[in-house]
Amino acid sequence: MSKTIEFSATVSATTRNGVLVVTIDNPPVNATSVDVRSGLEKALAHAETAPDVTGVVVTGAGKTFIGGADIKEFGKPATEPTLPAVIEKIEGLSKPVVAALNGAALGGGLEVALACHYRVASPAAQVGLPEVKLGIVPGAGGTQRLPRLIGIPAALDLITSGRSVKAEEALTFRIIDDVAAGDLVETAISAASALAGKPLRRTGDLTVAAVDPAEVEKASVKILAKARGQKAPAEAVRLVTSSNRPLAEGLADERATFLALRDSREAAALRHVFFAERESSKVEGLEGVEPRPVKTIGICGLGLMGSGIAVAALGAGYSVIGLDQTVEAAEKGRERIIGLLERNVASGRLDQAGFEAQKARLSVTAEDVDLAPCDLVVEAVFDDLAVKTDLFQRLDKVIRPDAVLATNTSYLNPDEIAAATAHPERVLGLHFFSPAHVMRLLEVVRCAKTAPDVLATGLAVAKKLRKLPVVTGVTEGFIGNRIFSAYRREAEFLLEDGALPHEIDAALEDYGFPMGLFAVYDMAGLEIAWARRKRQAATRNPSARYVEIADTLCEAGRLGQKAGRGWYAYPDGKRTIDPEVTTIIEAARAKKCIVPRAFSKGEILERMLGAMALEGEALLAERIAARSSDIDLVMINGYGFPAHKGGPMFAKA
Ligand code: 3H9
Repeated sequence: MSKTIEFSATVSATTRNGVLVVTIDNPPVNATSVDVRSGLEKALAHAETAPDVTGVVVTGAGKTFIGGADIKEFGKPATEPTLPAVIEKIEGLSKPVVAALNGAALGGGLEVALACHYRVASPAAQVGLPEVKLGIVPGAGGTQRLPRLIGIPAALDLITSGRSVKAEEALTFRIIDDVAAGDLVETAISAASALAGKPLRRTGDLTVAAVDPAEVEKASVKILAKARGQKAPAEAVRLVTSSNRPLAEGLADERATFLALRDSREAAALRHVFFAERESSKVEGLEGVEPRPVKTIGICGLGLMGSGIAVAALGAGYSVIGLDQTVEAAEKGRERIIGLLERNVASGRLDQAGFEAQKARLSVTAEDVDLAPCDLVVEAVFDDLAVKTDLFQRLDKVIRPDAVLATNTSYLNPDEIAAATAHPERVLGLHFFSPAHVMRLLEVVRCAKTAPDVLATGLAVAKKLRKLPVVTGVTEGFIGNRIFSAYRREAEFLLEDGALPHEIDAALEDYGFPMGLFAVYDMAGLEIAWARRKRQAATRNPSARYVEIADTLCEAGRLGQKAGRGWYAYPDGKRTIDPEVTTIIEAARAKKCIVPRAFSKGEILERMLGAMALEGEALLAERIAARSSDIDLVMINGYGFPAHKGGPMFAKA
């Protein structure tokens, strides 16, 4: 091996068997920052002219190949050399360049690899073009080279979904040429040596395989419908489907599109979400605090919520002991959990061996004492203070004193539940969203007495469950339901002031919510919120504005979609505007002598978003939420707020 050449602070190389092995070392993810780009450019120039170099291998230090362009550089003036320029030099080199993918090759990272003449990956590597998730399109050749390599339909799928694929699947797609069985860099060096002196396969020179236009059209329509007005997926469709034109033309179009999107509000919003997700796990007071080890999780209450939590826990490798009130109820819970696992098998998310392994880690019981081996117990029983405190007091007698107790309450005060237990410091809230095996958000509730390592345990378990944990303080409804209440309240004020349910829903859906608020109410059923309002009636502030319309609907039996009518009517199951609802709303306005006025979509949004942001400000002032980006994450991941708008706090900033 030759001595190391430093091409820049982050790019160095040694020559092995005549092959220049270039290593990018730019922690944390080897992003293609300016120093990496200029280092690569110098390495390529060296390789081209050095007589002792017959080929090049490019690889990454650490566990990533290249995580993509440096997202932190977006928004700053571009510095030469640009990534497309470096990539063009890779593809055009007269000597073979082999990409040795030691880990994730994402975005610009995969674009570097696509321009190499051969790609070999370690089994743990993954590749993808996640740019659409950042509101942009690949900007260094991805939309033009990937279709040349794997065809338009497959490229369309990968680029517009932004999903990444593991090495084996990448090999099936023919994105990579080999998965290294032994040492990755040695394999890549051998490949470079074998290619030396032979004609090189340049991806940019390949012809895009002919494809049935009807098939492409069908796929494109589906993608655009799913994008709900976002620009990046639509532009990605356009660029990929037109990739069978001269490379230079396609690249110029791609670059211009990339630059325009990069500077858009949509991209800024999605970048905000990207960094917010990483920021949310940094919790004050937990630096250096070790979580308690968790292997076995107890779940009390095996209804819909408990079963969903069980499926998430089994999927993450935990052993699960489910508790319900009777042997029959426990057995029914077991069947429900197995049913959900079977659905995962049917959809291909779980293979038979995985199913058997998960089933073997599940047991159910009606005896508290059987929860003794648990390291963490999550309760998902009826949301009633007496029921929950009774359960925790019983658990105190059977589980180890260092085991963690979590309540999944939505509206009760977990401090009160904790206070009724022998060790309040081991109690926290884990507020899952339904269905718990699907929804990514998990509010982790820091109670007044929660010990730091107990909170750290909640966060560590959430991560292992592949959830997005957001820490919240104690308040009625925590972060999400507090904001949702403000949003709901504002919608009802708007009804009284002059807007109709379908007008409010249309404004929200246009904005990007998957469904308008009143349509969601109807789908969920109106009775639970009605019961809660009745419970709260006695303690409600009599001087606060209260809208009775929802109560009137419930009294009239309009309990939602299941009842065939709610905020809308559902003849033949199809949602339609119901004049009867308009009459009820008009009567409510008249009763309060409100003179209604028309609201534009813009005004409706202004009020709805304003109400959310105002409540968010209150949560920050009360220190319930640590940062406004946490609030955005909660609303995006738990309540359908469109990610490409950045969340209610970002949207109002
Ligand atoms: C692109 O490539 C455009 C091109 O087409 C065109 C160019 C012309 N930049 O996720 P982690 C930080 S667009 C800057 O916890 P993991 C992250 O903020 C890009 N920083 O690690 C965090 O910082 P901190 C397309 C980045 O091991 C730290 O790294 N690429 C970037 O769980 C660790 O992150 C993507 O969208 C970046 N690109 O996962 C890939 N990436 O410690 C985005 C990460 O201060 N990245 N950081 O909080 C990922 O998917 C994951 O980070 C990865 C590692 C799988 C790589």
